[in-house]
Amino acid sequence: MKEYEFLKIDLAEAVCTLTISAPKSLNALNSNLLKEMDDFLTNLDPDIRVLIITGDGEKSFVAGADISEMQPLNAEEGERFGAIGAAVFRKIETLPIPVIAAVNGFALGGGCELALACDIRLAASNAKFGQPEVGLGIIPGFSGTYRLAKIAGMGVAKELIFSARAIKADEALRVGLVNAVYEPEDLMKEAVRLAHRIVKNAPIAVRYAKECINEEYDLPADEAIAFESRMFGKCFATKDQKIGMTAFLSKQDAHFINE
Ligand code: CO8
Repeated sequence: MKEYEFLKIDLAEAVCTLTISAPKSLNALNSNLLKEMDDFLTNLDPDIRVLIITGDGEKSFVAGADISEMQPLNAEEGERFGAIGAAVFRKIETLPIPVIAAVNGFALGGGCELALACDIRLAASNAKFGQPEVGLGIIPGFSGTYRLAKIAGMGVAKELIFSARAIKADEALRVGLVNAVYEPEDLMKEAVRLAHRIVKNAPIAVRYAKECINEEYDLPADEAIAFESRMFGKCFATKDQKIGMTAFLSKQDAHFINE
């Protein structure tokens, strides 16, 4: 497995944990760290069936983009920095496998945006979410204005972004920003447990389901429904469809082969 300066990677039983590690800045995202993430995602090991993203240490998932790196930027450089992070996060969102954010502390600014780009968010009870950018004279730049509104609704997104107010895990759960909240010591165990539940299922079907949910969201109803029908049909061209249904009919466990 490739070594990175800011990423720790652990792969076990098809579940990969990617730990973001920049301890001096509470795992803030600098451009080298984003380059490493891009490299990791671009060359994703095909054995990985679920990716879990978390932050190093007990205090922070990701405390945002690196403010010391952004402070001197001009408009053109700011746009470029924003676009780099946005492209990495879009890669996460469209990865052909599910991605779980295990949010173990501060998820602020770019950290909240990173969690929003993941498919599922699980949080530790000490997690804190927020978009503090307007307090720094900027706006969310890694697609937070888009995804926060999509996931938690426009009213919540506008309140949190305009006020720069950070919310605790219980409020994040209430507004639909996270799927579940666990005690900090249970978070990774629960993330891995969920990952294994996903891994048990037919990989191509899981991939198609993610593609459907992503693609259909922005489509008019008739196009969305037609898209799902096409993808549903494609499932019947896989060996795993026969394996899954034959196993059910013979009252046995299915052993999928990813074909
Ligand atoms: N960038 C750089 N350094 C950081 C960051 C950050 N985002 N967050 C924390 N650090 C550093 C601190 O400066 C400090 O360094 P040092 O020890 O050298 O003084 C160290 O991490 C520890 O932090 P604190 O001492 O502040 O720890 P506290 O427990 O007191 O506070 C907080 C923790 C509340 C998380 C606090 O550090 C904080 O408010 N951090 C900034 C959070 C923030 O505003 N994040 C949003 C940044 S903007 C953003 O993400 C925009 C994304 C889109 C970018 C588009 C590009 C153009």
